[in-house]
Amino acid sequence: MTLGVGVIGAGVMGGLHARLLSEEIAGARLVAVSDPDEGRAQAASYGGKIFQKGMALIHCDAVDALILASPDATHHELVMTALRLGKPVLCEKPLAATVMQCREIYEADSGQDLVSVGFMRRFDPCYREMKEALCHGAIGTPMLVRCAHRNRVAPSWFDGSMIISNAMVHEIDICRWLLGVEFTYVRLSSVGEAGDMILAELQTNLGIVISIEVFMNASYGYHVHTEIVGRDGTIAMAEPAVLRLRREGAASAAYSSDWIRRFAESYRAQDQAWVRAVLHNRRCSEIASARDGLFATSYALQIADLLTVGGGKLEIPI
Ligand code: ISE
Repeated sequence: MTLGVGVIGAGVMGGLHARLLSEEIAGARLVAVSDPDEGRAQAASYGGKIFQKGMALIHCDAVDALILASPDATHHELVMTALRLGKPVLCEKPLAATVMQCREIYEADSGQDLVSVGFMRRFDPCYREMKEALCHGAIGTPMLVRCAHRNRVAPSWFDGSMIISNAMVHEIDICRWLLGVEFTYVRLSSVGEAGDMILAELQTNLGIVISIEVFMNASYGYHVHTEIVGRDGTIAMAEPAVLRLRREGAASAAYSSDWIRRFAESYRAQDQAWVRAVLHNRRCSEIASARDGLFATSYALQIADLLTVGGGKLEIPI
């Protein structure tokens, strides 16, 4: 059997998932794409049906399961509808725009396990090796994590708090996944006047301290770097260069220009794992769940609220 998948939203992320489903993912067929912009939907459809509205796509009989890549504010209603129809859904982050909406999805999904959230870094080979090394005790007890998250240039649709809810949220999720921590306190500094760099120092329930830098206009390239310092050693990502140039007596390495290139393998592996799990009637435990989506949104929105006062206590959502 192949899984008929519909993609809602044909922007950058929806376009990527649509291409993966039609060209690279085994066991799946892209059967439909929806977008209010017909041209965009057409370009991402690869011969599948086209809908203007996500709601119509969800109800289409050929759609067994969904990937949701529409604007954040639409997620709640679409995921709740998919749940009512019993259709599995892989939702791009955030799970929903507010904590209340995330909680409602989490509660509706308990027992059904139909909802997954696309925190794709969990499938990055480098993060997976890190997690494995930690599990084998390679560096002893982890004490400190340093995360740097730099974009070449902030997307045009970025507004103030999105630096936390849209970018820092990845560090929040990956640290929970790597270390099993929950966050209890944050100290925040906004660096420079443009509001495009934020430093966060987070305390956790396991005593591990996590320092996160997010810089939205780093200009030299897209660069994500994580280092974990343990009692007996450290693990750090090697430079994720995609091209090495030797020229005029010097060597240089090129950075990816954006996250689509840097995490290309993660998106492919995530979508493949999701399709495989849905075909076997189960949820893939490696993919973020509705609960993870609730936790990530809750921490991100709490941190964003604390920005003007420089930090404060964080509530663990459940
Ligand atoms: C973007 O929305 C993403 O999800 C990327 O993974 C992240 O690195 C980037 O900072 C966000 O703007």
